[in-house]
Amino acid sequence: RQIEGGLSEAIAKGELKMVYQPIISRDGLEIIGFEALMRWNTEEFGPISPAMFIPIAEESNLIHELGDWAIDEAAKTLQQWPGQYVSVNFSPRQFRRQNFVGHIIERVQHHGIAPDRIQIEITETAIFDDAERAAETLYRLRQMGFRIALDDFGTGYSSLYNIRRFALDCLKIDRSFIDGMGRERASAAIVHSIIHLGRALGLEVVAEGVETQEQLDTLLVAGCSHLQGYFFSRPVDADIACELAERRW
Ligand code: G
Ligand code: G
Ligand code: MN
Ligand code: NA
Repeated sequence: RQIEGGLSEAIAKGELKMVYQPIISRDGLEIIGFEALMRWNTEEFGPISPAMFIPIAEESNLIHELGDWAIDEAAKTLQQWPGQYVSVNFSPRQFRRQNFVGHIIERVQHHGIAPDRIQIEITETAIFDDAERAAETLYRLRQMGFRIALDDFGTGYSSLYNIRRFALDCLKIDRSFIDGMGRERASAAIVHSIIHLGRALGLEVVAEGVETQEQLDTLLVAGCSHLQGYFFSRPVDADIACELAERRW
C-alpha cells in the first residue's frame, strides 16, 4: 500500500530517525541506559507513529531493513555515550528470523560495540509461538553477552511460565498498569506483584510510562529498580540524550 511503498524508501530518503528515552536507576535516580525508538517523518503526511508503521513493516521483510538500520543507528550513538546500554525493540518477525543471533552479533561487532551495551527488547508474543526455539535463541544471545528485556510485561500470554524458562535480565512493566495504579486496585496489585517477582528472580524491573511524582514515589516504596517515562524525559534526539546523560532527578 501507500505506507509500505513510502516506508521502503524512507531510509534512503533520510526520513527515519531514532530517538532515545532515558531509563533511570532507583539508586541515585541517574540514567543508566536509553530505549531507542523509531520515528518516521514523511514528506506527504508528516510524522507517522511506529505503532502504525511497524505492524505494516512486519508483514514483509521490510521489517528486517528497518531493524538493521535501527541497530546501526543505536550502535553509532553508543560510540559517543558513556551510558551503559541502549535498549532496542525487536518485533516477533525479527526475533524469529533465520540466524538472528549470528546476524545481530555480526552487526554489533562491525561497529566495535560490546554486546552487553545492547539490550534486546522483545514482547511475549515473540517467544510464545515457538517457545522451544525462542528459549534457545535467548540463551545464545545471553551467552554472547546481550541483555534481554521482556517488554510490555503483563499484557501477553503465559507470563509466569515464560520468565521461569527464558534467559532474561529485565522485565518492563507495561505502562497501562502504571497509568492505572493510582485509580484501580487491580493495576496497583499487578505492579506490586511484578516488582516482587522480578526481585525474587534477580531481574531488573523497569516501570514504563512514569508521568507523575506520585507514581514515582509509589514505585520507589514498592522497590521497583528502574523507571522510565515522561516524568523524567520524553524520547529525545541523540545529541540531546548525550547532554542528558549526566543528569539526576
Ligand atoms: O515510541 P512509541 O510509543 O510511539 O512506539 C510505539 C510502538 O512502536 C511501541 O510498541 C514500540 O515498542 C514500537 N517501536 C518503536 N520503535 C521501534 C523499533 O525501532 N522497532 C520495533 N520493532 N518497534 C518499535
Ligand atoms: O511498547 P513499548 O514499551 O516499546 O512502547 C514505548 C512507547 O511508550 C514509546 O512510544 C514511548 O514514546 C511511549 N512512552 C514513553 N514514556 C511514556 C509516558 O510517560 N507516557 C506515555 N503516555 N507514553 C510514553
Ligand atoms: Mn519497548
Ligand atoms: Na512496553
